[in-house]
Amino acid sequence: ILFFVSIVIIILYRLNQLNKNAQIHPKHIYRSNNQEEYVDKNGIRVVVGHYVGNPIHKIPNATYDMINTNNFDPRPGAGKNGNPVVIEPKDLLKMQQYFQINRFNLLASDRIPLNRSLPDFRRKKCTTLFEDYPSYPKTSIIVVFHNEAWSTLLRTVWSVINRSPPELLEEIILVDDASEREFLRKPLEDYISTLPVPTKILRSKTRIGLIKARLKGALVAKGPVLTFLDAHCECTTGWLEALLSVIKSDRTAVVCPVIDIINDDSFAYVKSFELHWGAFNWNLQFRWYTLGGRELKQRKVDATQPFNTPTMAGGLFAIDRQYFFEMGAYDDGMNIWGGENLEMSFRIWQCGGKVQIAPCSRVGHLFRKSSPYSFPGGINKTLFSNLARVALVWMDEWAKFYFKFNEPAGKIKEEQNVTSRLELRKKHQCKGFEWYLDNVWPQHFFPKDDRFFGRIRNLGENKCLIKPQKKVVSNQPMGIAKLETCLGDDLTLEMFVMTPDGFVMTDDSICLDAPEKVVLGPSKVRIMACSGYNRQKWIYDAETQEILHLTNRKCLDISDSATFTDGLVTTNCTGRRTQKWALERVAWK
Ligand code: LR7
Ligand code: MN
Repeated sequence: ILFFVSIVIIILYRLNQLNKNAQIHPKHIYRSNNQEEYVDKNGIRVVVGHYVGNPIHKIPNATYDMINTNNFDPRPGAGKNGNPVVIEPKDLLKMQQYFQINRFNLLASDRIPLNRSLPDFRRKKCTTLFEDYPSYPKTSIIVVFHNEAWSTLLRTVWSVINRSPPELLEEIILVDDASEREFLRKPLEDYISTLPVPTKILRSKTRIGLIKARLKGALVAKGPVLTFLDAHCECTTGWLEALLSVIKSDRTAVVCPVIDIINDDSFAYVKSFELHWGAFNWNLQFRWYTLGGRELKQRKVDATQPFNTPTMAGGLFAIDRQYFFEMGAYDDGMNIWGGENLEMSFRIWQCGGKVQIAPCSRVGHLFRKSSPYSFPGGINKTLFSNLARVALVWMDEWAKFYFKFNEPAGKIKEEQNVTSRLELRKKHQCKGFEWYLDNVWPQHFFPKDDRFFGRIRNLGENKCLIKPQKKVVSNQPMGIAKLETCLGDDLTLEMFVMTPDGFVMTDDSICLDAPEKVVLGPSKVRIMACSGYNRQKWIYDAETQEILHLTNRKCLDISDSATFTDGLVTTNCTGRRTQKWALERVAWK
């Protein structure tokens, strides 16, 4: 009996082993049918399909040791020149366990040397522009972190040291926002005492969040310029000169680098799209959109010159130290994460400064699909409070618009004491949000008194134009223009703006779009990224109730042919009922 029992146990054990091997068989790498879904901190549904194995396979949690020990284990040449790191099949399970700790591929990061080389993606001209750099103001580098990994944090530090002119580095200040990891205590202190650039650590015993942590760093900084970085960045050649040169000639400029992408899975350094600037959507979420027309034109003249951006991403920028404090530093009523980037951008613009991107400066940032850390007080409460403060202080009537479409923020707005920030705004005689929209971001898609805002209803079918739901690039949903039963309750899905220029646009900078040229027969109408071109201009004739395309001179209509899959078309104006539209205004303030 014992013999048979042991045989059965051995067989079961072998089967289990086989199954385990199957789980991490290389064939399964990159298979993405077993996707993971979650809602990220911006409330967006994210689907990831990184290194998934057997569908029944569950990744064991990371162990206490994995989390608290420094597992930095560099392999010569790994990730060299920004190349992706390859993990052997035998390590895939471990890799997945480590992934959970910081929500990036920690195992890969830990194999890349701290001083890995990176490509130089700058234009040729950039390499000749900053020869007078010794005359630029020096800077303190401020990096705040909470439970950051050793390898990413110190690779950030080394990329600063190795790729900045030493004459321009005053010091590096690391601000530890109540990290719990053992290796970030004494071992980190010992390590930084050996660095060739004066480096110090400030510690916060309690979790204060990144905004207050940055303030803490700024208060002790000695350099005439403050340069902030996230704790998982890699600076490339020339990054600092290009930032400081702007501040040297204009102390009211807040300057950001072009932010490249460090892939969270492979740690490859990937060049990002340069023709983007930073703005935000109706929910006050930061977004990259296609550069505005004026800036595009300027870039055609000289693509190495800094260009204006409505907002900054938040983590990577340089600012004159005195100017930083003069202008109200940060709003210290904001907690943990979020909103401070819009707050600072609105404040700087409305109070006479400027926010710019210097294309000769490129810094990689490790983009994650979700946050690895806790939000004491709750993620929604934190984020909505921060954004409510932004709206209450800087957005005038548009604050009402924000609260109307973001009820949770509206519910906690009364709890916010923003008196001191409003005083600051008064003291600096800052301009209003309307000025900001008109002048800094004329391509915006917010409602305004000079334009229609509301529902676009087809009178033939009694249905409404809706925003497509599929997100294609940079979170901009796109697709064929379609009608849906008018909702009435969920406002955001069917709200459109029609600008005085004739753009029919909605949240996230997407526009009603049809071919510019006159063609025989109907043409497909889409909802696409706003481009500013004529193909996105329309005329509404209140008398005939037709929506006419500016250049192809046809009417917006419902397709009666199956080839257009129920989408809208432009077709010859005949006065038929499906070509009639009601623009139903909705109050927004
Ligand atoms: O409680 C905290 N305490 C901290 O010290 C929470 C975070 N942090 C640290 C954290 O360790 C990191 O170094 O703060 C830094 C930023 O936190 P991330 O990396 O989790 O933020 P993010 O990169 O997802 O978020 C972007 O938006 C934030 C809004 O508050 C900040 O402005 C971040 O700096 C910003 N990052 C960038 O702009 C990089 C480019 C991303 C884009 C687009
Ligand atoms: Mn970050």
